[in-house]
Amino acid sequence: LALMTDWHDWQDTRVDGERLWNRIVALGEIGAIAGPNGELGCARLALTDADREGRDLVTGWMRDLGLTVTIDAIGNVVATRPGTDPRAAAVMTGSHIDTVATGGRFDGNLGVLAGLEVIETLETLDIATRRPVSVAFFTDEEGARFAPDMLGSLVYVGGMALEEALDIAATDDDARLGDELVRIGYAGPFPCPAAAAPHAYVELHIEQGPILEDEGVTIGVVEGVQGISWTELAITGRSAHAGTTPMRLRRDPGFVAAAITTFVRGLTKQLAGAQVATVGRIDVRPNLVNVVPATATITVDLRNTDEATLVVAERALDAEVARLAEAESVSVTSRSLARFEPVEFDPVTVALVEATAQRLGYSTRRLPSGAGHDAQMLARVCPTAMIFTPSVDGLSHNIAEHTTPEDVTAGANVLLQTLLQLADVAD
Ligand code: HGY
Ligand code: MN
Ligand code: MN
Repeated sequence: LALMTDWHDWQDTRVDGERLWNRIVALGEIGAIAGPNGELGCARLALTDADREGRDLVTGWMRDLGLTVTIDAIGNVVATRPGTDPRAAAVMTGSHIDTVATGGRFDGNLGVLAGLEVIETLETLDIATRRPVSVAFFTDEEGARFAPDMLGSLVYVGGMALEEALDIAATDDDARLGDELVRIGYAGPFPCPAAAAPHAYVELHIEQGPILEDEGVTIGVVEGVQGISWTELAITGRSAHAGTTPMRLRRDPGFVAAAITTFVRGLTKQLAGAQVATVGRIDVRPNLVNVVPATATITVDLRNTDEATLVVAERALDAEVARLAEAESVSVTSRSLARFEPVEFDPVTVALVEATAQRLGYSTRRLPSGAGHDAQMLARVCPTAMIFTPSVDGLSHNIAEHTTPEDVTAGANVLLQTLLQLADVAD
């Protein structure tokens, strides 16, 4: 094995962009959704059969590379290439391969497959690193079927007890997370939280927003992740006849759901800055044209880079819900589905990503992440940073999600070069 003695050699190594792109296409075919204008998205909600198929394909590639593949009790998969120092903690990369129902081929998948490509490049060029290098995919990053999001990595770092996570019921149906994990054959033997923390964690991900594209920048140097607050509001009124019931007698949860949706939009204008708000789910029952609804269940997703402002937004929402409940004589049950504070990544590792991208000749720009990522959980246990590549039209969580092959290759090259430095840095 050619040890990494000649400083110059390893700096010239690059990934095989075509091999990486072919894997992105192949994985994207599992749960593929074709759009009317040639869009190619995919739907692999966590722990569904499609997720199992994706897991089987990726773990097959990991095993083909001769990697040691471990599966833990929440279904996180970690594939490791040994280093020359068996005692050294691994440098880890990875992301997720579960998607939302209208997902793209890049969200999460890029980070996992680029990690695999980095390892295949080391194998192909016969490069040894002192530290082991591992690539992981974490269970249920999206949180779309089982809340909260970043669930697998949260359990991996000890942020939620395994038993609590296994008992989570799906938001839509009543499937129990632990049962689904067994059903798809990914309830693994390795313990959660993980026995040892990685030496460092770097995740490649698409930006999923418009900043890099708008500024014509190739590499996003991510400084942290904004805070996330997901609340489910179950509103109960009284169904009634749409024609005969006078307005003064109505207890209309549909009206309250709409009023809250409008209120949180107003909140983003009032708080301005980084505040964003989304009512992504509205489930009105019985959902009939001539029936004043009996119930309405909605979710509110509030995010902000500043924790204090996010708390102000949450409190304003609570006060408005109470006001509307009183005015419309409905009852509201509120349930928190996810709550994570903003996370700052390790400045030294962030600077390493930036210097590496610039050394490779790519334009860079520092920015916070608007989306949640597994990196925000790994940041609790080791120095962590992220690399962003541009998203065409800033689109994600949409089957039209796209990143160009050139940008995919650029991101993977920055990941390769960053991991090589971390995997060989003497303690
Ligand atoms: O919701 C998020 O930010 C991520 O896609 N789970
Ligand atoms: Mn993602
Ligand atoms: Mn996502």
